[in-house]
Amino acid sequence: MRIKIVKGDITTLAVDAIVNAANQVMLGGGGVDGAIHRAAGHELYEACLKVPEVRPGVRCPTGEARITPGFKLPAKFVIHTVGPVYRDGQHGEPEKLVACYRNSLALAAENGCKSIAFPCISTGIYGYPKEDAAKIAVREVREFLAAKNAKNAKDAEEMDVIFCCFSERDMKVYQVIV
Ligand code: AR6
Repeated sequence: MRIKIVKGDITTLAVDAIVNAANQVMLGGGGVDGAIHRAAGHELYEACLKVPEVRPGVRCPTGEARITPGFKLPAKFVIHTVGPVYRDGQHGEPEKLVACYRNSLALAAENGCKSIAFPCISTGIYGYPKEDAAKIAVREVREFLAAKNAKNAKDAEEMDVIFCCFSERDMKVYQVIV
């Protein structure tokens, strides 16, 4: 597995899976979620509608992940995950963000993905401090790699993980950590 940091729009990346920082309803929104839905087209909305609700209005609880095709995107799949809304860091936010990365990586592996791109989950509208979130992201990806390596070295070597940063500032945060 190789970790790369790129600056740009995640909807343009030709990878096996891009991760969407979605909300629990999973029917689109602002930020990266809106961009992904616009670029993927209406079929993505239809596919999300078909994801069963676990309770009224909740298709994907915070920390979990769901997969759909990418439709008009260059990416084969969209992995929708829901990051925590940041309050003060004392309300389970780190654990939920950890779960987003673990569950997204596991779903990518289950679906045979050899490349996956993450946006900076929770650090926009949901207000998670950027440095803290990036540390979790990098640590979880590395741990996933170590666990995969222990099981099947060849498989692990074939996977690329991209941190897709929308701004120069986000990219600098990751460059310091990786
Ligand atoms: N490509 C890559 N990154 C992007 C793009 C893009 N096209 N657009 C924005 N970002 P946010 P959240 C970055 O707010 O904080 C939505 O309404 C952005 O600069 O998209 O998890 C959902 O429906 C930031 O670094 O997601 C939820 O309700 C990062 O993506 C809520 O927002 C995440 O910012 C989720 O909030």
